[in-house]
Amino acid sequence: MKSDLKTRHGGRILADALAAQGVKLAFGVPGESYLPVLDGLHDLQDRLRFIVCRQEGGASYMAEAYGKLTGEPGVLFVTRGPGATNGAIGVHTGLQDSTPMVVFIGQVPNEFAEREAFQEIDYRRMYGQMAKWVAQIDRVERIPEYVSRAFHTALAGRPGPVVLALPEDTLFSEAAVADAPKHHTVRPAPSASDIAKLGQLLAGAERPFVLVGGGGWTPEACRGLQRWIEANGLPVGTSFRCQDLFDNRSANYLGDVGIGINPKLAQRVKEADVLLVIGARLGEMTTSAYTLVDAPVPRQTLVHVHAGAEELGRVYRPVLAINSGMAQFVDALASLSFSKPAWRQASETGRKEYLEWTEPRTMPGQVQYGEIIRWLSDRLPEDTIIAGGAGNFAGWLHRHFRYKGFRTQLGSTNGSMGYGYPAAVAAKLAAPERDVFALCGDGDFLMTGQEIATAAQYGANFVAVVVNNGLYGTIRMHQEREYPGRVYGTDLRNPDFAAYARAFGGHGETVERTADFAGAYERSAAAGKPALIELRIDPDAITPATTLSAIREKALRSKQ
Ligand SMILES: Cc1ncc(C[n+]2csc(CCOP(=O)(O)OP(=O)(O)O)c2C)c(N)n1
Ligand SMILES: [Mg+2]
Repeated sequence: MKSDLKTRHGGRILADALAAQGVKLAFGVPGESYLPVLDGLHDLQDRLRFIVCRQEGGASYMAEAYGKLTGEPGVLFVTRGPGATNGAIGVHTGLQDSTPMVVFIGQVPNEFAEREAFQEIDYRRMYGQMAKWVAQIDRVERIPEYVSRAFHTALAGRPGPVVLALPEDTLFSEAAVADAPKHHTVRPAPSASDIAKLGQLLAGAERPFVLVGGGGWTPEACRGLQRWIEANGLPVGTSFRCQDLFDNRSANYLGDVGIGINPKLAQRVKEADVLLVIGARLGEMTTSAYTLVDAPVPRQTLVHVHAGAEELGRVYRPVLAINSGMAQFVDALASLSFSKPAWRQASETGRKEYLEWTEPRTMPGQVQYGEIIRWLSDRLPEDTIIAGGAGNFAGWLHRHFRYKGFRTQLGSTNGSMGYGYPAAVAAKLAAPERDVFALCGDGDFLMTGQEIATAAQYGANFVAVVVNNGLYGTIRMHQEREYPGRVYGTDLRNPDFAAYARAFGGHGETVERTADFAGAYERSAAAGKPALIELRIDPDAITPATTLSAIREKALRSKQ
């Protein structure tokens, strides 16, 4: 009955709505456009912490990483125009990673709408292509309804970001309305005939390959899949940035089907007769630019399992399309069992190829970066969350690190630089009991490195490594290949990164030789502050397998 309800301002109704949806952490940069929300959150701070960040780019990455890590929507608050534009990067990341997010943006009061008032943007148009749903809450009494729909939409089918704009008058107005209950996600399950058909296709398969990826996984589903794969001897790989969905130590794990793929693994995917894709979208990175799997009709017999019905047949025409949640599909798999010596043989050979491929090679200079990644892979506790950004430095991580369990990896499928550091901050705040490690490039880190202030402010103590080659190395590599010797716009003059960390109240180290890394890491892990290790590598060592000079010479020869 309405009369029993307390009158609240829009900001408080929104804060209560978030608490009712189970939100525990929200990230953002404040703006005068949403002061009532801060006022509402003020009363809830024991249950729902608002983490104030230094730039909306970092804040949006934090919200995305929170969503990726927990499976619950990451919540972001940004102010009008400038906040909304700065914050777009994490929304794009959430879209391409199928990460549930709910983004709130301040908006001009309705009475000024469409005049291009101060900082006014039409978010429906701006975020139209980047979000699953963009709406504006024009009436204060409808806040609980919009928030409830936002959480359901962010999580439904293929998860993703939702954007809600908050006109100032909606937030300052008052109403007596009830909160909506916590969201509930319904996941489809495969039908008996789907599973029977899958059984028939696999029974006839000589060279099957299973590719695991995408969002919507749970720890139980990952473990269940691993048991089924191992019991049946199937070879398996993971899609780009999804290595943590399958224990890399398993005898059936053959590597990641992403950038810098093992050519032997690529061949195996190409030559598979049945390709069982569970959860992955089969994007450009996973298909080696659509060469491993032809679009729209693959040579392989494609079985595509996805939680979003609209993803099935979007690019590829599967022989069997199964609309299912991951846990539901894995449960149903348990009814299928096979005894195929050829599959086991393929897994054994593929595993040997994986082990050979992931052995670190000697690189120029005093730092053997591959050995350091291998050391970290052995040293860090199994459930450590590894957050990485984008750049060639990440190639060593993908090649030499063994991910051991679900949600030990936070990376950006859209290859957006600056992701690793803020993602690690969010991870440490969301899971303080777990170790967190961030791997950044020198270019990558300085895109969002000021969030070390946020880490220091909230006691998010973890170790970050900045791999310094003085280059936007990835671009230099492509530049030398396309226009050898014509270097331009890819050199970087860097600060003293260890001093930078100390300036924020953190711990700083500089490592220039392999042997010094372990000591620097142990001191950093014990520092009780956000710690940063600058790892100076030889700029010629551009990938785990080749050098810049070799790329340049090859390109020059081919142009002669
Ligand atoms: C936000 C963003 N801007 C630009 C790019 C294009 N880009 C991809 S990798 C890269 C260079 C990365 O440099 P660094 O972090 O130093 O890593 P390195 O390649 O040197 O190891 C650039 C500029 C991008 N992916 N994301
Ligand atoms: Mg670099």
